[in-house]
Amino acid sequence: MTKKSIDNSVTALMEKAELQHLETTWSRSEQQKPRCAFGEQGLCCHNCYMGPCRINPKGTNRQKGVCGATAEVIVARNFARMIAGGAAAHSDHGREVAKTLLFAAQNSDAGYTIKDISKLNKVAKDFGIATEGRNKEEIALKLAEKALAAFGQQSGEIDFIKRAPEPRQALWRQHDVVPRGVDREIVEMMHRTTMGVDHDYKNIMLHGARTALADGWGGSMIATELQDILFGTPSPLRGKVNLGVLSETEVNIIVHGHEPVLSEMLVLATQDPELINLAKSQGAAGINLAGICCTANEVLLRHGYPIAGNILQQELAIATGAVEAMIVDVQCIMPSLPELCKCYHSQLVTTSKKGKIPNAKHYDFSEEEALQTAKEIVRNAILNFPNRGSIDIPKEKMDLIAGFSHEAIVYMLGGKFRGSYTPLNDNIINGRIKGVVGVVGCCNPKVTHDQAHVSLVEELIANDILVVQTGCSAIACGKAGFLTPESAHKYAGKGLAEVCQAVGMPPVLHSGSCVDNSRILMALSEMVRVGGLGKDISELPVAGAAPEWMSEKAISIGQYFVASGVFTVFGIGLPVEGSPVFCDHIYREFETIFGGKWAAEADTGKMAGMIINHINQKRENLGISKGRERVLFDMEMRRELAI
Ligand code: SF4
Ligand code: MSK
Repeated sequence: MTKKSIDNSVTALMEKAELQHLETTWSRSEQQKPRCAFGEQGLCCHNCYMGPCRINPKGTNRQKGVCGATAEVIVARNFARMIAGGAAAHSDHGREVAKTLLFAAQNSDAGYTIKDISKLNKVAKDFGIATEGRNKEEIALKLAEKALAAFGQQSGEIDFIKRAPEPRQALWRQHDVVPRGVDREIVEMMHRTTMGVDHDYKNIMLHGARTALADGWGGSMIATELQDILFGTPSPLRGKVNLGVLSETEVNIIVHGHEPVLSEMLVLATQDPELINLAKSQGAAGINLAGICCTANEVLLRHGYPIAGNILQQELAIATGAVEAMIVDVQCIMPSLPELCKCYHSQLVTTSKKGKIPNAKHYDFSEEEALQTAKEIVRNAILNFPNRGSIDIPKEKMDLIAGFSHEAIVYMLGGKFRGSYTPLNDNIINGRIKGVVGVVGCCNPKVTHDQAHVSLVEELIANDILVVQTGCSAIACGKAGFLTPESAHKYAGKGLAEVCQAVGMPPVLHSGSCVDNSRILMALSEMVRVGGLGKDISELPVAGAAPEWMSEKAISIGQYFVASGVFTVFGIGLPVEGSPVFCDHIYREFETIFGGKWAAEADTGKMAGMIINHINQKRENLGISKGRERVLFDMEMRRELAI
């Protein structure tokens, strides 16, 4: 039987859940077998009620839907709609942050402050906003208004596109894929893929690129940059990760989801002396705030608060019996949580009008009453502490360093006075570092939890490839111990280890949450700008990977990486395999259009091989190819992986 997870804390709590006949994501995943092969291959269409239609990939019958749609059209429409779904999620997140910046600018005494003034000025400049003679609130007001306008813009180009290298912008203009406005491209994607509109799979995917770019260089980048302005740009700090961060003696409050707008207020609320005293009066030693998924990444990166786990650990956190309240906002929150909470004393609290769950306690979160609401939620969690029954907190927890924003990498590599990407480029040119790979994305119960993330990253760093991470992948590798400077000596190849030891950084850099994949785009643009590695992102020895993906958001990220010129490999499989014609388009032909292409590979060793070969090819093209042999990982070495 395939192992469910390489994380012992997960295995132990899963066994507990099984003994108590509790459902988990793994038990439900088993119940879904066998899965619909049409759906898995992208061959099922239910875009109108003449269907649903399914294409038979092997036989001669059922080769078209009732309307005449072929396999490639159906696969393209489904894939494009996943891009639109992912782009919508990231971008709606960005919109909320822009609204919060607007509120903060207009209400300087209401709890939200503008923390990073230097970034405020820099981003304002990118948006063409004059900063001279204006105070920070005035600049923030103009910036928030312009950022909000970017969502509804109907023509022209979104501003952050100008951050890409010139040849990349020219390529996008040549193919007419520069996003005009964020919402506009998402809506148009939905329109084009409704019954009876765009029946040219290549044309659908060109707009798929425009929609995804509206996410990466639009909604997500707005979210990242405006969050940094409001809450501070992350810089390296120490933290801890895994379910062992839950406290036996304190009130455990877990934040879960994506938007830091509420969690930042919860951070303040849990530091309130009155609430700390209340916790003590209830028999607790204090308040322990921890996170799951990307909200966890946000509070870790800016405050050093611990991470309890990634997406597949959300139910298990409740199963410890030690969580007084789990406070959720949007995205990646399982609707199974209230059922599980019923078996323990844990409160599930929803906070977004957009994301309610029956049987959870709902608070309507608004900027106006943010701190008040946060305090009330924390108060209720504290009062729930005496209801705690027996607890099972796993012992697993790991130290890590996180907070490698694009700016922090500049500082780390070059110091305060000569900070730049020049040392990174120099080390890539001299071969100490072979290349840079963004390993990102979710976990998926279809495969052994965390294993693909950990084994891929281990092999990449052993081959002198610097890894930049976000999302649940960063959490997986944090648990495995890769996010500490000491891991350079233990796991990295000689060249990468030398660089890491010289500057005191880990070989795996945690850059943030899912929207922070936009930081990777900025880093790649900066590598091009600094020089020596070609004129466009597509010439860099870099790649992207999402080894255990599951979300539509991952598909949007993959598409904007590819459309930005990056070779991007997904694990598990992609729902496109039902159309060899479509596969050829995105796995091969895309490279001739964008200089980047998709690949799917379930075997992590092969995935690492594809990435290393790609990086070697790019190095050869750049004339910097002298290097050493690939370090090969055999099955024995892979089996040793455990958390
Ligand atoms: Fe079938 Fe075409 Fe309707 Fe899709 S759009 S369900 S393929 S008839
Ligand atoms: S939380 S989108 S499971 S990375 Fe951003 Fe993790 Fe994927 Fe959600």
